[in-house]
Amino acid sequence: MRKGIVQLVAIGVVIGVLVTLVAVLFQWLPTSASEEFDRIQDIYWFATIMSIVIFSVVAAVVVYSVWTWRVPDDDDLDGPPIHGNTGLEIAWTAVPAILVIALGIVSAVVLSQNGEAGNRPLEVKAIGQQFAWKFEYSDYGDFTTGELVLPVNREARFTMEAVDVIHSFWVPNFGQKMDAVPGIETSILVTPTRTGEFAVVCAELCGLGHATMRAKARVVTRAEFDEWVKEKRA
Ligand SMILES: [Cu+2]
Repeated sequence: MRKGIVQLVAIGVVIGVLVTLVAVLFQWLPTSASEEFDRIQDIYWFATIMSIVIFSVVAAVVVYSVWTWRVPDDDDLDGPPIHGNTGLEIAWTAVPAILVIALGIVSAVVLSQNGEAGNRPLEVKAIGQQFAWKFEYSDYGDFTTGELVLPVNREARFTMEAVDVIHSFWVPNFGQKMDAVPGIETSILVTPTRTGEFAVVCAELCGLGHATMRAKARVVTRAEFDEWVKEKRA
């Protein structure tokens, strides 16, 4: 019995280490460039750790059982009749229920944090049209550009407008995505945390040119942003 438990735990640890390496050694998500995506990635890690633990326990029990209780090829007998194990059944119902509820609570908290606009965010209108994005800066006299430029560390609110069909505004590194629907006003908040260039993608199949519906997002320092605005307005 003691030897069995030691073997079971050893198998579980080996599987856990392997799966952890798979989770850590590969980059599964785009690099985060926004506060909102940082929070979303925290949830991913919360769910990943939970999954690693449960997978390791289940896989260890399966591997151990198959190895320990396998029968010889010529054994045609029925197995022993089993009536189940009430304690075990309560545990494997209660534990996942608690974990799913925990995940739900954490997600709801992040969703509300990511949807809460702080003090005067930069207002940007994202206009989707087959097959290009346009950006309108209503705070600075409504000029329009094909390139999205944002100051770092300042919250921006994107309000979507769709001219023809449904599009979806998505910058993978910002982690936020929102449909632009004709006749409906939708919005999302993004607080860029690092300067650099990122891709703006349309994430809703919107016609033949959908794949080419891309734009550039450039996150710059506050001074560079003011300079750029001045140039645009001139
Ligand atoms: Cu589109």
